[in-house]
Amino acid sequence: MTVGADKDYPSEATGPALETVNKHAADSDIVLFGSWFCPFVQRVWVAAEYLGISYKANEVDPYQKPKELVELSHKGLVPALRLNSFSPPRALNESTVIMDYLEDLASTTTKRSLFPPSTDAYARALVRLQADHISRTLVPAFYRYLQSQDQQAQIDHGKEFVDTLEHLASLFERAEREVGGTGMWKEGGELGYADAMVGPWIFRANNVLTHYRGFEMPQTPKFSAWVQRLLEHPAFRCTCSTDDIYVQAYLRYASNRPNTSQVANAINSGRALP
Ligand SMILES: N[C@@H](CCC(=O)N[C@@H](CS)C(=O)NCC(=O)O)C(=O)O
Repeated sequence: MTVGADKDYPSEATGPALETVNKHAADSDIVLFGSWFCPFVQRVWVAAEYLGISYKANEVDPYQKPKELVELSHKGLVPALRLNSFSPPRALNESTVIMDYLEDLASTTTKRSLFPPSTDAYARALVRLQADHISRTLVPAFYRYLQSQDQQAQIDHGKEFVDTLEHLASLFERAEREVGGTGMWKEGGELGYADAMVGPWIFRANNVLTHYRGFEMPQTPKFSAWVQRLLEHPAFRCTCSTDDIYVQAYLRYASNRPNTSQVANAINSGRALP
């Protein structure tokens, strides 16, 4: 059976995200194959918006495995890029690789960056430590919590997810102490690489986890202020649909419906995420 084949969510973005899609309807050297509900897509989208990269937004449903997507990403996962400046066009996939590609492109075009300057190798390494924690620990913990069904598992995985948020906060604190701060943790800071990487799951913790698991974000004033700054940043906000459709789309995860997605299957079988 094809994963996620039983579609029960809207086909397109709503609210600010739909406006952004409509602004990026014209052909471009970079075509972003994405799905409004996907957090891996959203982190790339936020990076493209912040870095000022031109792109065409192309909404696809990765569960239907359209041929044009599978040509770009052999597992048929979004996000994927088609790079029309090459002849024939080339492809890139994997959200973190695409974020790095956009960052490199920006360094010679728009001159914007999500990283501390290259003269500060240590500060950049601290950002990569934050990103490593997000990918390997925080993101899997989010899905384990959302997919867990019995009450004790929900309590245990809820605690595990909070621990990962607290550890991220401690990495941000360390960067503030040692290099004067990275990203938006410090008041007055600009959007950073780790903010873009984790933002989509912070946003879904606020709407989806709150709805299905009664989740509450850590309440320390610094953490709450960071969450607010991040979710309100224009480059983040313009990639968000309205809360209702996330709640609808994530019912499949919250009820741990069989074959929801490759990510959900990996969580259920204890494998690394695809
Ligand atoms: N490691 C990939 C994960 C991407 C991913 O799992 N995307 C999901 C949507 S959120 C997808 O395309 N799922 C289709 C499927 O499960 O077959 C990345 O970071 O880009």
